[in-house]
Amino acid sequence: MEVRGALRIAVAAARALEEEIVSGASADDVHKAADVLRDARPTAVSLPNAVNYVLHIVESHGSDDPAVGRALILGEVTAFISSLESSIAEAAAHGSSLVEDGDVILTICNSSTVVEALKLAKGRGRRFSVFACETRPRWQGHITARELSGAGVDVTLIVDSAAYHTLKTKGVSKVFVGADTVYADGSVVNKVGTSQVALAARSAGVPVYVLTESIKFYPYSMHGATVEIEERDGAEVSDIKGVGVFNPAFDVTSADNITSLVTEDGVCPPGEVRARMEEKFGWMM
Ligand code: RI2
Repeated sequence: MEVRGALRIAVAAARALEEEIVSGASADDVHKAADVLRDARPTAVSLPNAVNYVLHIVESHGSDDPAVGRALILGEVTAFISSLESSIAEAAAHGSSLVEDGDVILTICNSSTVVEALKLAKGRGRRFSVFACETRPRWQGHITARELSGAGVDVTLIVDSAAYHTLKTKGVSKVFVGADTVYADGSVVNKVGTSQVALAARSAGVPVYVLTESIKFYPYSMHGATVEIEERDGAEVSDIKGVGVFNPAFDVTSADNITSLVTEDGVCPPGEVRARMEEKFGWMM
């Protein structure tokens, strides 16, 4: 939990492998490091996607001269890391263009893409306000509230269970959430509580936008695979003796409850995710 946010996790993993390669590690050692990194957290698919892409680069540069091979690999890995970093800015720019004067936006957890989009909208002079769900049990909504407030955005914290009431009574016009993993059918894995917010939003007639870089697309979901939902220590929730705790960290929001996904390539209805996935992840399949 020192590195949070699905995109930051991907960048950190790619950087770790880059350091391995710089330090002269053998292909075998790079593969071992990749296994350790992939196992660090189970749910955000940006992590294995980034690791697998670096391995794909390593494997495609077998050279008779190891120094030449390493230089080529490093050049491509560094370019890949830059493209990950610019994808957040591009997705956020597309997200920010959805913000209109008078909007009341509800969000959950701490998505760097969502925060960046809202900061950009504020910077462009848009007048809007935000409700941030606290996001029990680790309170990442407080990070969002602090970041937005620091950027001059009018932000109000709510307890997670106040989401529906807030949607119905406070004129919420849009829901913005991040993503940890995107499935081919357009459904999205994100911080636990997101699916309830989206269900509530649908019932209240409020559109739901998922801001996500395409490194979070899960290509194996085209064949029906799903990711494991991380379950965290019960002590994060309660220490009542004799009482069990179920503490899933993520949940799945059905595509039916998502209006659009917003990636570095622009706005994409859930029904178009599969085609974009095929285009982006041919190298892996
Ligand atoms: P960005 C986070 O998970 C949250 O679920 C957030 O919505 C998602 O990653 C995407 O974050 P965690 O790593 O990539 O905090 O938009 O458990 O920053």
